[in-house]
Amino acid sequence: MNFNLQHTCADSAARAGMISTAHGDILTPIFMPVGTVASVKAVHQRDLADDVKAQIILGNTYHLYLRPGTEILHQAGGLHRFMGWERPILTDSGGFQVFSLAANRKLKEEGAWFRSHIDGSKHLFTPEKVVDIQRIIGSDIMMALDECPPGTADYDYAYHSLQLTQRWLKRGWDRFKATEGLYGFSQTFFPIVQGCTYPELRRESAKFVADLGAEGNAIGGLAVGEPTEVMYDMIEVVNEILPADKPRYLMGVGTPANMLEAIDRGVDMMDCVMPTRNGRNGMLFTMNGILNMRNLKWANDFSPLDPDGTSFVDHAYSRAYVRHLFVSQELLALQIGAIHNLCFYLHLMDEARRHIIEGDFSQWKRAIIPQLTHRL
Ligand code: PRF
Repeated sequence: MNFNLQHTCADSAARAGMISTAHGDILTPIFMPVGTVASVKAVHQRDLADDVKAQIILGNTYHLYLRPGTEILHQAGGLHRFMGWERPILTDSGGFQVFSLAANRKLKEEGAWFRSHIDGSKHLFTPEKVVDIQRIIGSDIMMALDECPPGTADYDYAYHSLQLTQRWLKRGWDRFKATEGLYGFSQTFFPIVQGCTYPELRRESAKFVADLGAEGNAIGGLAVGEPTEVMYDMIEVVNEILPADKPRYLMGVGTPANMLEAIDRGVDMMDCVMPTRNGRNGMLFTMNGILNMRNLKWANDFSPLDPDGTSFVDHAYSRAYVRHLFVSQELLALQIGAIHNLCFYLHLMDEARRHIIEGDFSQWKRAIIPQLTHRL
């Protein structure tokens, strides 16, 4: 993997760049649609590539390991071939999912024990094992196994959790260095900064991560219940230390406004279930505000779904029709909602990139955020 930093904003830490992987290039800042179980929910791969114009998608080690399992993925020749997606893939390590989904999870020095949310079977994720699984998945970017404590964790918990995450990181990194891809292309490994809401722990973690010398670095443990301003402060603290010539990935963030504020503070990559999940629930983001598609006010509004939208669904269908689909619980509603929101998220990143390059990102961001959060 290679990162070419193309432009840095004059009055903020925002940057525009290009990541090159074996499966193609990614223009940053970038939003990565979440395809947890080898599918971006309700969105066909063709629409994901041609309409949404996704440049990279996410998969999850936890889910893919449980189902279909590494045997099938290996036989398929990796996840790209299995799901018919030729562009880059990043996989999360599973640590976060073990904590949000699995039953009976227990952290030990060796790794994370858990019971499958599907059939209750017992498993152990070690830092080495999640590298091995991600080798079999064949993701372009693999993530380290970490612990992501809640945003309310006290200092003592946060301190000991970070020490464990750092010991795990060293073990995962060593395994990554000692192994090679199975499918003839190179993969890379991102370490994850933790440290909850404590600036000194965040700094310690960012230094530890930076010293590894990985090709890119991630910021975890945010958007997990802490106040939004605290999240922004932690991003700033960490990005002062993470190397400027490597991409920075903020995990699991966020709303359109959160993403612009993160970009403003030097973040290059983000992912979140929000556009797909909220889209399936009828909550659509637009440049002029948020639409609740179940609202009666759209019942006889025959104007386009989103006149400024970049997706074909925005112009092919009226608000009245899409409202009807949501109210009738038609499957097409889920598809239209997810595609619209993903197109919007990717378009927002395009716009951010354009304004960074043109030199008026901060001004644009300040002007657009109130518009984005307005309820239509
Ligand atoms: N760690 C990992 N994945 C994550 C997170 C984390 O801290 C978050 C937190 N926002 C989302 N996804 N491995």
